[in-house]
Amino acid sequence: MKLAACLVALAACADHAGAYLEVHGGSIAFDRVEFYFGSQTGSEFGTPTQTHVTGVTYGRELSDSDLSVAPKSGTGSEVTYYVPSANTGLGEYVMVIATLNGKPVGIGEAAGFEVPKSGYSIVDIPLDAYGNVETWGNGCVAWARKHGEPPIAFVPADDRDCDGELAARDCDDAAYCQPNDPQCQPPRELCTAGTCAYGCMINGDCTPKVCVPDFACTNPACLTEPTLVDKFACLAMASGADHPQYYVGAASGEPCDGGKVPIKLPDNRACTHPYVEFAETGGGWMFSVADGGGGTCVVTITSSTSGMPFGLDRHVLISLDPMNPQDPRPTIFIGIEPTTGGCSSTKAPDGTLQINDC
Ligand SMILES: [Ca+2]
Repeated sequence: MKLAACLVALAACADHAGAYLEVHGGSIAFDRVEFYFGSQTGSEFGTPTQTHVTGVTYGRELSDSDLSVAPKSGTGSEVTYYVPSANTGLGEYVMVIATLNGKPVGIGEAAGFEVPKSGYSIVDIPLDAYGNVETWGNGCVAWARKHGEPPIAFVPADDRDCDGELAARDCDDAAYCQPNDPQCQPPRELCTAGTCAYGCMINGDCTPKVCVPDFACTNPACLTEPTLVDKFACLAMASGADHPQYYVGAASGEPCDGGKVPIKLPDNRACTHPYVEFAETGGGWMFSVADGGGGTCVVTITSSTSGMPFGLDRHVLISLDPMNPQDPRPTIFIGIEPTTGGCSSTKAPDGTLQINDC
């Protein structure tokens, strides 16, 4: 679905049913305006400089290059943006950021508007001088509005601080953590009381986030490894870390680039939002996972350019969305081994796959 920008006179535009968003810059001249359409997703978020901001969060409904338009004259203070009536699901809120020569100069908004199915509506969006705005991450924006309105943010619903750590895994999803910052609070812990899981130490209690096999808590060879990745890097080399073995098409003993390993889950479980928690990537071998549908996770292996051999096998820990959203994420732990029959060859797995719930 594309939005069409209407850059001609309104009288001509109004022949078409829909909403006409009129941006009024006043004394603010701009050469480009970007539109952020959203539906409300929550009331709390974090930014790189603020935690637990109470306000309104919106999920951006479209991220399309057509979401930005320029005044007809190149630079000006007025622009009209046409949203055809066929566009549904745009949300009820729009924020606009106007720029001049690539530098933001104005910001404005309109709330509670609808795109009419027949006839047309005019939505006026006056601009304020650009300020009190933070942009970070992958297109995230927070705006501490004036006029007594609560602050707003465009952040993903499942990552409200837009730090790349999904809410299901984030110890505090309204407190931004620099990606890969091990100092970020609260600390990640191995929870061992009654269940074996990686989680977050919150108010002295270990809150499980990612369930792991029991041997992660008991295998004496790896007891002192602190992080989940350290732990599984150790367990992958240790005896007693039982797992089923899967096979990937290979040539000359090395997995073929893009080789896929389908993993059918037991117990009618679905592979929803799978995430690679750990993989043995030494030498540049990369592992990704996707939901293949029908209760199957599909691991894709990208070959190394370093020339380091894949070796006998490599181990992967994958977490899935839990059946109950309040629960920690279950995991599967598997080994992957190259076959001997060429890139398209397949071989049934050895061993029984277990889902580690907790
Ligand atoms: Ca997060």
